[in-house]
Amino acid sequence: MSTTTQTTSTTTPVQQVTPELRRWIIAQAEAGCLPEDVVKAMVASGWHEDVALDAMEHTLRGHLASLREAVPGGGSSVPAPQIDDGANVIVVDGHPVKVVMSLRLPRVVIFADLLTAQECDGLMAQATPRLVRSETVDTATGGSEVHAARTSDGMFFERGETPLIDRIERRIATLLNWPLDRGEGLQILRYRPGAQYKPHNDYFDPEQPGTPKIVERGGQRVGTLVMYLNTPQQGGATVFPDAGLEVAPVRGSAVFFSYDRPHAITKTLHGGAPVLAGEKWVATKWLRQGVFV
Ligand code: PD2
Ligand code: ZN
Repeated sequence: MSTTTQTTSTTTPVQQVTPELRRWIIAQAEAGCLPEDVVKAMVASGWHEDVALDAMEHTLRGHLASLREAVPGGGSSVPAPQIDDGANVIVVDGHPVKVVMSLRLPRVVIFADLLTAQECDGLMAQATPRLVRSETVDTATGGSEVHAARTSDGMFFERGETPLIDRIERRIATLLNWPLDRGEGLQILRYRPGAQYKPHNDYFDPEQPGTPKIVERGGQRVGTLVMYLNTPQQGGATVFPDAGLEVAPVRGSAVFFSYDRPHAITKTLHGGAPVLAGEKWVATKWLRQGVFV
């Protein structure tokens, strides 16, 4: 085990608790080591005792919370389209949405014709002047940061910001049986050739120190709807590596997935494969457990 030491000034050393250290602490606990022996080992390899104790406490607390979340039946209720009756088309306020495919684990449903061509064009036009290099929520701090894992340009609309957005958000709320006010504002992403979104989970990692602050606003994310605003010439599928599933981006269609707990057992790890030719545009709606204000 090594310590990572950063010097913020000439005299004050700051020891950072890295993911590697957290994994090591969990491995020691799972191997049956006593907490005091783990702290002693950390101190022997250069950690300050108070940092070691803090790291132990936070890491094990987070780990226990994540184990509790992994217990079957312990999950939250999630957004869900009503398709258990075998519906192939769901008509929402007169707008017919086709159900193309559904999978139980991960819970994934693919829709066609969720958006009209005019709605796709309208979203792209309204977003274009505000696109900037994408940021992702940084669960280490609770803030947002430019992330190399995502090489797209993006922007967020406020919920209900324009009549077009309001209409689409109401359609989504009805389709997924999830209240409008439990949705984040719509995010628009534009990927140019070569751009991708590396595999990630959309829920906030409970073991990250910034997560409690993020979930103060609306609780955890429990579902995602990625809507395709154009059809890239080549590439750009939304991929679910744990399910061997690749969803081709086709204008107006969408992929929905839900996760009833922030845990890998939901198998909702997913990414945006590199765009090989042309551009890819998506609109993402993330759904929260509670009211997102
Ligand atoms: O654009 C995509 O296919 C994609 C892939 C993974 C979008 C997101 N995640 C997202 O917006 O969370
Ligand atoms: Zn995602």
